[in-house]
Amino acid sequence: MVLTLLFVLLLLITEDVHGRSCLTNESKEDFDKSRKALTVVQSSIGKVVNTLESNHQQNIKTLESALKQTISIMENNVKKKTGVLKNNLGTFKTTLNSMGQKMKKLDTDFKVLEKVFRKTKWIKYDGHCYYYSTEIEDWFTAERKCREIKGYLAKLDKDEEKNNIYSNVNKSYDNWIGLTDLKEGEFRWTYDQSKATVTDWYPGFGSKGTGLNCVAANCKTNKLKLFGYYCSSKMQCICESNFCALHYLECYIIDKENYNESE
Ligand SMILES: [Ca+2]
Repeated sequence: MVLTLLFVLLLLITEDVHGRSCLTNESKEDFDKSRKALTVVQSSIGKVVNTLESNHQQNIKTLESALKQTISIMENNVKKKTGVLKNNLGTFKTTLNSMGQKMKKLDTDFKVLEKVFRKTKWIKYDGHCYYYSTEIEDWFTAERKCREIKGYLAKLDKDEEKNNIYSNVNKSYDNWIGLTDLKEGEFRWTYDQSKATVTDWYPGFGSKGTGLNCVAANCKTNKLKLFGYYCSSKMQCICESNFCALHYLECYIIDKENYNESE
């Protein structure tokens, strides 16, 4: 009984083994068709994947290119704007430097002007202004310089005027005044060419020949005295002006009449 069963089992196994290992022609054809179809599908999938990959790379390249262009445009814009800003800054700096230099020059000019104004100190008396120059000049230069500052070499009209000059002048020096006798013996005031009658000559001076034609004031004694001298000789001078208002604008005036010193 056991032997019979074993035999039947062996038969079944053998048949099964044979049945599995041997394909029929029909099945083989089906199998081949399936495999071909699968190969076609695989190939198609491969192509699709390749196409997708290719499109993807193309898109990435397009994007990269667009991005590079955008960055390049932005960089150029930034460069241009930076350039414009640098130029503007340069112009601004140049303008500032130029302004600074002009301010410095103005400052220097004002200081020089102030010095000139302070140097040109007029002293007011009886409606006239007097400037006592400390520069040493020949008579003609002194006369020109008085005119340049809108005055004239002093014309001594009255004793009070002489006394006022005497009280203000530096008595250590002689000073040219506006009196000459270019025509020998005929003394005239330069200011209005009127004839002068001089009574207070320094002892020993007066009409003393053709060489001593210009007149100066000497204050070394107790009174202002006049003396004729060589016009080319250099000394200080006294300028007079009828228009004090002019000098208020351009220099400062000591108004001794009102004891008011304006600077
Ligand atoms: Ca006068």
